Amino acid sequence: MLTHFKCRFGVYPRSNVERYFVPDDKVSWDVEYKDYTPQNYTSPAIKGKPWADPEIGSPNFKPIWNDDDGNVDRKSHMGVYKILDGYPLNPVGRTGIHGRGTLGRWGPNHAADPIVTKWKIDKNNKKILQFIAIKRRDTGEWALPGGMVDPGEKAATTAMREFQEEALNSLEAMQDEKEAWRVKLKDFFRTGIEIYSGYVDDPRNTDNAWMETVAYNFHDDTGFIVGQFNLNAGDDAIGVCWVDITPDINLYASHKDIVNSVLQRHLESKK
Ligand code: RP5
Ligand code: MG
Ligand code: MG
Repeated sequence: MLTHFKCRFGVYPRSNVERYFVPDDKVSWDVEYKDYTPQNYTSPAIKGKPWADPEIGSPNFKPIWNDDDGNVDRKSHMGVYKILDGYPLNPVGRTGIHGRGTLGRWGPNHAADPIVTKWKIDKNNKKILQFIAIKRRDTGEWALPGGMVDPGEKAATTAMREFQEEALNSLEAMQDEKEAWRVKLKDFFRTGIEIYSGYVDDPRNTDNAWMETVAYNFHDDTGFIVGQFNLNAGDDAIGVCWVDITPDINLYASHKDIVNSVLQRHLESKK
C-alpha cells in the first residue's frame, strides 16, 4: 500500500500550522479516526492568483472532479478520488491538514519532472549513473528540476520547459542563445521515456490537494550532448549540478524513488 511521510508531520511549509498527528495505521481514509480534527489552512498568498482555484463553495466555482475541466486536468493518475462534503480527498490518505495549503488546485496538482542522465566513469573504471539536480529555493533540498503543468500543456513539454528554466536559466537567456539550445536540445528531448506517473509525497500536500507528476528520463549514453550544457540555476532553483544516483540519496519529496527507478532500468539494460 502506498503511503506518505513527507506530508504528514510537523509544521506546514511557510506557515505556523502544525499538522494533526496521523499514526501509520490511521493514514487510510477507510480506517476510522474519531479524534481527527486537523486545522484548515489555505495560504493567503494563493488567494486570487490566476493559477489558483477559488474557494470551494464560491458562487462561480463549479469544478468538474475526476475529469477534464475546461483546460484544467482534474483527473488523477491514481484512479478516481473521492469527494467528501464537496472536497476532494487525498488518494493516499490523511495528511493532518485540511484545506489546500500553498497548492493552487483543489485535488490533483499536476507537475512534470525531467531526469537527465549520463554515465560517469570513476577511478576504478566503474560506471555510475548521474542526473542533473537542482537545489530548491523554498526548502534548500536537492530535487528534480520539475514544475507545474500549465493549463492545456502536455506534461512532456512541461518537463523540457522546466529543465531549461531551472537548470539552464532560460528565462534570463538571450534570444540567440535560446535558439541555439532549441536546435541542440530538440532531438535529445525526443528521446524521453516515461518512467513514472502518479502521486508525489510532497511536503505541500494536504487532505484536499496533492502533487502528482509524470517523470521522463532523457538519457545520453555517450554524455556528449549533455556534457555541452552550461548548467546555470534559474527561476525557483538556487543551485544545479550533476549528482551520482545512489540508493541512499536524499532528495526533495519522493524524488529519490523516481531517480532510483531510473537507475534500476539502466542497470537492468546493461545486463
Ligand atoms: C514536486 O514539486 C514535483 O515532483 C515537481 O518536481 C515539483 C513541482 O513544483 P514546483 O517546483 O513548481 O514548486 O512535487
Ligand atoms: Mg519551475
Ligand atoms: Mg520547480
